[in-house]
This record gives sequence, structure tokens and C-alpha cells, in this order.
Amino acid sequence: TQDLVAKIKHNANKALEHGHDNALAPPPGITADPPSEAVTASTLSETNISAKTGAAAYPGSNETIGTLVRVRADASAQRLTTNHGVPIGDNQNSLKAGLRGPALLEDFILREKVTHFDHERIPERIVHARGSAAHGIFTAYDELSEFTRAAPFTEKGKVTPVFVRFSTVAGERGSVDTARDIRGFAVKFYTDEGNWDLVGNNIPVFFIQDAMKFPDLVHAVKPEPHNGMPQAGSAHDTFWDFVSLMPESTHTLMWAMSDRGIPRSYRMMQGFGVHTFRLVNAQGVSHFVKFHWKPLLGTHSLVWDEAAKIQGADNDFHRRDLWDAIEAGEYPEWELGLQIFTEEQADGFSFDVLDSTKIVPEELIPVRPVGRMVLNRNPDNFFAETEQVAFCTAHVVPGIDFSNDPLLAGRIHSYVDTQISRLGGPNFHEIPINSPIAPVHNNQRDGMHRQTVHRGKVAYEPNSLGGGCPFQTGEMGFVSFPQRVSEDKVRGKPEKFADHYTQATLFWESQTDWEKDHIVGGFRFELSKVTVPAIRERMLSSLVNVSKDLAKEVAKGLGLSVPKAMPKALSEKVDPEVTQSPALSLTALPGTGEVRTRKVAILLADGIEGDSIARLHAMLIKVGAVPVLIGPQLGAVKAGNKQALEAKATLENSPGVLFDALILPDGEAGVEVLAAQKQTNEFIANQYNHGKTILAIGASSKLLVSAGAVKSASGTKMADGLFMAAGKDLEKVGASFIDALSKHRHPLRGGA
Ligand code: HDE
Repeated sequence: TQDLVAKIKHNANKALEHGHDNALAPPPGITADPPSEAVTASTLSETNISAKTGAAAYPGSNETIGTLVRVRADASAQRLTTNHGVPIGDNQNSLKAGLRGPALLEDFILREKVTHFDHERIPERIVHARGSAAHGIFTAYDELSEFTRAAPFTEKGKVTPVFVRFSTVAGERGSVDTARDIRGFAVKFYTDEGNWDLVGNNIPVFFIQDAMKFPDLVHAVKPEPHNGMPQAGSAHDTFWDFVSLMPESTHTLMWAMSDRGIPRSYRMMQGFGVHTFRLVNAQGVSHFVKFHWKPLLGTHSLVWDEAAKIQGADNDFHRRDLWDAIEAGEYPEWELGLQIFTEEQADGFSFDVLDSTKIVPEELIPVRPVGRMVLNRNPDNFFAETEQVAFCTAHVVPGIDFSNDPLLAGRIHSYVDTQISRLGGPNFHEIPINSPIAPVHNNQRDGMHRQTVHRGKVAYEPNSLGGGCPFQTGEMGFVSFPQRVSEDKVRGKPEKFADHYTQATLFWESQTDWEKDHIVGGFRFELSKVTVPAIRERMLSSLVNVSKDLAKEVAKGLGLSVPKAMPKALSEKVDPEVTQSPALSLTALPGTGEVRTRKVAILLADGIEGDSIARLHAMLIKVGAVPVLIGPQLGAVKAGNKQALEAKATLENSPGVLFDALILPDGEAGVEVLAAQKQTNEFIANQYNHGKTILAIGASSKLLVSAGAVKSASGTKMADGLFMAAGKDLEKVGASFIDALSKHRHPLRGGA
């Protein structure tokens, strides 16, 4: 067969389609093998062999490329053709009967081009339409055979390729990145026992308990149907009408109104599987499990004023951030942690683990780290990969199984179903980004756009003509966990599902004061946009059950007095295991404390003192931060130092909200120029009010005064994260600046 593969490897013409020979090779100096020729030449489902798992990827790439290589195209040095390979002589003019005559129906080149164009959009996702994705690898810390036989965990150090898509929920495909919303965190593991999709969110709980309510929830949060407003936002009547009538959503509302709803970056969010799943080991023993992704960069957020302003400054803020980091070789990384517990333990909890509006507090079941995920390659093509990737909760592998969470049950159906209309038919598994690296063999046939060329006449089972193949694997394959069931068929909910407030209160009580302020701010903003007073009041009466303080503060912003508490569905008092969980505060999630990839704005103008800027610039580069030189205009500035400083961005095109920190230069003349720019004050004031780290060297301290950040240029009492320095102690102040930058934000200052 090797000979045969070599012979049929390429139709000579087809080979050209796949680009230059070296398009398939790893970058120079990298020793890892590129995908084998057998893989390149194979049909999609027959020889996408699992040899591609288990090996480390070379930097900037990873082994999933194997399934994609077949379809990668590179047009450089190629001739222009129709879709059927016919060379095109003229791509500028349609075919006409005479230069001023009518266009001809015969013009198959024009018609093919326009027809294809007419059909190049597909339906966007019903929810999570706006997203960004990247390739990467997951590496297991250890084998986990005690709990599961799932392929990624069978060996210490085992590498499994992944493709991960992050998203907002409510907005349409072209909507803003920094809306207040839940974020999707969907991971496709290409395991050697088939694809496993862990389709999670950045918040560990959900608005509803039963899939039956999902279409209602989504209809309520999406733009209102009569006028199509608002885009990518929950601050409107229908959303709050619905959730105020659904007290089970209160816990998730607390998270969504907190800073978790406005992450700084996809790279700085946690991910959660949300539902309770099962791990099943080779002996068939099952444990319950909750999945947690924890970013090494820490979990960090924006503040609302900043998020709203970023929407104007850069619609693609999160997409760009993820893309740029990966292009720069700053691969984002998460640790996967598991909360593993038995059914007996679950039975003893004060809440029901089948209820997706509840967490399992880490005080009860600690999170056990089991592996790490690194995203190390951007997609080649947004549509082919990020848009066409189809995540489905039904995609589990042997060793992973479902619990009876009724929300999960609906999802197992919904995702496969929606792909059929979104991607145009039942063969979406053959789209390269979705195709497993494990071989696919079954008797399913045909359908729209079938690509696999099945050989032989047998497409049924049992058969003798095909030697009984493909054969069942019995115990070796996926076996559903045989949970005993013996109850009446009913529509209803278990008792503990009726407790809608205990964990909302737990979340509130676990926040620091500034986090509580932000939650109040979130509720105030959203509810003040609601036009129907009765909805505001109803929501407030629900919040009284979470915390009287919360309700009181929100009421103030709405000009209301605190109403009576909404009657609870569960009358008896719940006795929770914990009333505070420090792990629920963002302050518990600083990450490694590095400042890598943090963007630091440095303002420049002719006449600044360049040497101190050059020294700070070098210090920032050394620790992996990203200094960005910003001037009144692009290009070199006169700064008195040997090495020219060059502004790469302008005050006009890059407002302060796009940066994590700010450095203002010394030099009277330059500071005067900056002071005269109309954007400077706002740049600094936003940085100050949003709690960013700021360093003003020498003369520029007066810019801080005019922006309202300090009272006097000689002031000694400085707010958190605010530094003024003379040129001489620069190294020391630079180090303090970097340390302050690693705190992400100084929330006790200004409006932050
Ligand atoms: Fe989804 N969800 N969902 N969801 N969801 C979709 O599938 C659905 C839920 C999540 O990047 C859709 O391919 C139902 C919880 C993510 O492509 C759809 C219910 C969680 C993504 C769908 C839920 C999620 C989706 C739309 C309640 C967190 C984006 C397009 C029963 C654990 C995946 C699509 C990507 C997407 C249905 C609730 C996460 C319609 C019916 C809970 C991250 O099938």
C-alpha cells in the first residue's frame, strides 16, 4: 500500500492546488516531523491516523494541522482558474456582444464568480455568533486511570490537539467584543478515540435549569424582535422581564453583572464545563466531575466605562488581543482542574449537582489540576475554521459521560441539530476543522456534500460480504454508564432546584467591597435602561432575597425605595455548607503575576527627554510587556537621544482605554506639545479613572494635574498605582511601575 499511496499521492494538477512543496514543512530550524505523506494524500475519514496525537507540536504549529493540510491552499505563483480548474484569461471584463453590447448568458466565468459570491454567507450561530478561535495542545500532567479512561488522560505527558473558540452570547456575528455578556469557552479535543467537545462558559453557572426554557431565555436577551435593538446587550426590557420572572436566574445574574461579564481578554478568563459530568474508568466505575479552566495570566476584567469606550475605539478588542498574542509567540495557557466527587457525596450536599444554577464550592471539593492547554497557532482562515467549527455537547469519548442535568440533556440534542441547518447538512463532520483525527468508519452514507468515497458494496450491518466490518467494539468502545432508573415519567423538578438564592448570596458575600460596588453598578446600568417600572421593581424585590444591602444600593440608582422581598419558591431555610468562598472573588485569581503582553502606552512629542523613555522601554521589553509609542502624529520624534524614537500610533487613533498602563515623558518642551493636544487630558483621565498604572517622569507630572489625577505636581501622597519620578531614580521607579502593572488594576482609585 505504501507504493500505491506514493503513486496516487497527487494528481499532478491537484498538487499545485496545495501550494509550494515547502508550504507543508515546519518553519526552518524546527525538527518535528511535518504530517506524513500518507495523511496528506488520504481521504478524510479513512487515514486520518492517530499518529498525530502523542507528539509535541513544533512552536507555532501543532498536530491538528494533519487533517487540515489536505485542504490548505496557497495561490502564490499560481494561475487564476475557475472552480473547475479552467485557466481564466480576463478577470476584469464580462463577455459582451460588442463593446457596448449586452452581456451574454454564455459567460460561465462571470456567472460562476457571481453565483458563488451570492451564496458565500451561511447562517450565523443562533447564540455565540461572535467569536474567535485558535489551535493548540492539551498536555496531561498525569495518567488518571483511577477515574477515567478518556484518551487525553491515559498517560502522563500525553499531548492532545485542541481547537478552542471563545465567544460572546447575545450579539450578532459582527457585534462588539466588550459587551457585558457571558463568554463561551468551547474546546474541541481531537483525541485518538474521537472528538471530545467541552463546550463551556467563563461563568460556572447558567440562567436556567431546564433546556425547556432555553429558547425563551434567548428570545428575551436577543435584540427585541420588533425593532432589532439593542445589539449585544442585556440592558433592555425583554431580558429583565424574563429573568425577573425566573428567580432561578438570579445566581447567574450576579456573575454576569459582576466584572466577570466584561473580561479584559479571552486569555484572561476562566472556563467552566458548568454541568456535572461523569468520569468513568476502565472498570466502569463512575465519579461526578466539574471542569475548570484557569488562565495562567490570571482572571482579569475591564470596568464598565472602559468596556463601553473600547467598543468605539476597537470593535475587535478581544479578537485582536488573542490574535496578536499568538502571532507574537505569547501563547496563552490554561490549567485544567477537576472537582471529582462521588454520587454519595453529592447526595449529601445542600444543593443538587444536577442543577446548573449551582456551583460546588471549592471548600467542599477542591479543584485538582490535571493538565495544561496552550494555544499556539492562529487559524489560516476565519471562515473555514472559526466559523465552520461545530461544537456539540454530544461529542464525548469513552471515559466521559453525562449526568442527568436536564439542561445538559437538551444540549445533547441542540448542538448537532443546529449544525445541520447552519452548515447545510448531516456531513458537517467532514468539514476539515470538524473531522476527527481518529479514523471514521460506519455505514452512514450520502447526504449533501459527502466527501468520503466509500468503497465496496456493503453499507449495512450485520453483513458477511464485508467480513462483518466495520465491527462493534463492545466494552472497548463507548458504553453509556448504566445508571439505575426506576421512577414515574413526570414533568417537574427535584426539590432542591427550588432554592434560587442561597448561592447568589454566597457569591455576593464572597466579593470584596469594590467588586460589590461593580455588581451594584452593573445592575443599576442595566435596570435603568429598562423602560417599564414594574420590571425594575420586580427585579429589585428578587434582589432583596440575595442581600438587603445589594437591593438598597441598586434601588438608590433607580430612584426607588427597597420593595418587599419576592416570595421564595422554597419556604424552608437552606443550611449551606459555606457562606463565603474566597475562590469566588477575582482577587483569588491573580495568575502568575507576570506582566507579559500587557500594553503600556508611552506618550511622545518633539522635545521630550528621550533617554529615560528608552531606558523604561528596554525594561518593559525585558519583562515581556508591550510598550507602544504614541505621538501627536506617526513617525520619529525629536527627543535628544541617539536612537530615534518613533511613534507607531497616534493620540487620534489609539485612545487610552486600549492600554493597560501609561508612561508620560520628561522634557518641558515635549510636555507642552502634549498638553496642547486635545486628546491628552482624556487619555490620562481615562487611564486614571479606570485604575490603570501610571508613571509620570519629571515635567509631565503637570499633565497629571490637568487631567485631575493629582492635586499638585509636587504632591507626595500618591494614589495606588500612580508614580511620579525624577529622571535619576528611574530604575527603581520602573521596577515599582512593573510591579504595580502586575496587579492589573488599582480598583480603590478614581472611578475604577
Ligand atoms: Fe449553548 N448553544 N445552549 N450553552 N453554547 C450553542 O450551538 C444550547 C449552554 C455554548 O463556539 C448553539 O453551534 C441549549 C450552556 C457555547 O461554536 C446551540 C442550551 C453553556 C456555544 C446552543 C445551551 C453553553 C454555544 C448555537 C440549554 C455553557 C458556542 C450554535 C439547554 C456550559 C460554541 C451552536 C461555539 C452554542 C444550544 C446552554 C455554551 C443553539 C439548547 C449551559 C460556548 O446549539
